[in-house]
Amino acid sequence: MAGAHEAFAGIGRIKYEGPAAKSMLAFRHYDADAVVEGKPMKDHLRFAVSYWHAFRGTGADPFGPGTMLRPWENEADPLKMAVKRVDVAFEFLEKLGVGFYCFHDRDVAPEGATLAESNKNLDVVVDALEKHQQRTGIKLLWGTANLFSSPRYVHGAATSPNVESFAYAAAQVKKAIEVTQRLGGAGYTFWGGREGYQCLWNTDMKRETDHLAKFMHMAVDYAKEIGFKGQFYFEPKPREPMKHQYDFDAATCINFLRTYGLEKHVKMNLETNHATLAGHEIQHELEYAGMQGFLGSVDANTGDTLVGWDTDQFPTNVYMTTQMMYSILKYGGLAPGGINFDAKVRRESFEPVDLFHAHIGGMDTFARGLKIAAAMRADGAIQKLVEERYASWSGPLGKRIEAGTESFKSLEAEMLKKGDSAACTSGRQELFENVINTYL
Ligand code: XUL
Ligand code: CO
Repeated sequence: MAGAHEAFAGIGRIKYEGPAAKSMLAFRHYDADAVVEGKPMKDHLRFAVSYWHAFRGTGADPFGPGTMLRPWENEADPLKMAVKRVDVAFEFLEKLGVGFYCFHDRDVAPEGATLAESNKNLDVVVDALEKHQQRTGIKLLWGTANLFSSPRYVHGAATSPNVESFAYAAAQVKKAIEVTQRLGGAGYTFWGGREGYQCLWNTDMKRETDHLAKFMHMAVDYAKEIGFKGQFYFEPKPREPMKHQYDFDAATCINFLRTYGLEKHVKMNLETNHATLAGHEIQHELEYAGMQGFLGSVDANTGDTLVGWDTDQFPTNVYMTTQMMYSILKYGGLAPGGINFDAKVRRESFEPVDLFHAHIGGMDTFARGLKIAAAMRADGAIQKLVEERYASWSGPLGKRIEAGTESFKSLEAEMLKKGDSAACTSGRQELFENVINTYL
């Protein structure tokens, strides 16, 4: 641990103390080594902390500046501060007991006056990250590049009408993949950033999407060239910052990947609040990606039912994490992906200890979801009810259709003979919902 210079003095390693724990700085449900469906919880959940929210979030919003009290942010030189911040970050990760973190290049190291200077800054910070990874065993779940903050990306990066924005972004992603590889990162994420449009009158959508595909192919080719074996992810989001983002939802992203021949190289990184902005529940996104073979990783957070933007709150709803873990277990788990808390403490929660409360709550909420989903799968009641709903498909006619031996003509003959189809059975939604509640 960080010893005399602790940033989170007075807070020790967060331990599992069970549901009756007295302290709020303890896990009630997340017991890292407890075995669920034959695997320790930590290997099911593969929790990661987002560097950008946890260590760069200031609490600024459109109505006012930052509010966060971060006493360690006291170094005038941005590069020195970036290196010092790595000590703080790893103290936090270690005390929290997570196995992973995620970052954008510009979260960890300051941008320099030139590309070469930015790369040099990044190398200095990556040295520090590497040392702490070796010391603690904490790993990088995925790396990414910030292709949306700089004014050079005002119209997007890979989809910019300005070709040199594309070229600069390519250089930035090349470097970000290199440092991700150097840090043994298990993946690399593409989130759209400003890849989308505000107005269709001034936009050549076909050309922009072609460019985005070219960009991703270059990334895949470069990864192959340097032997980077991490999983690539595409993270859907329908809007914000642009009115329309090209990575709208899982179905749109998967269609894009297949259209441009990227489907073997890229899976989905699904974020809860992005799903709701797209008009889906996260369960829908997980099921859709899972059934198509594109389930990769999860950015865990939640929105607010009364607020229509990406509020990135910490997940506290056990019903939702149960839905998520049920789908995740069904499709064989997330590894090499994981559950990254792409979530920020509220502007009003400005003390360092709030970072602990937030992540402990999120981890416990997922641990409960995991335990409940596993219990549901163990007794199979829901699965049995679903199978009963489709029972007619297990009869001779259903079997023949599924096997592909029937046609419109043969089915017409069958129905002409019968005169009418058999009566439908009840959907029993309320029964399903009541059964789910017996586990909660
Ligand atoms: C933005 C978002 C990003 C990505 C990584 O809404 O989710 O932080 O996860 O670029
Ligand atoms: Co995200």
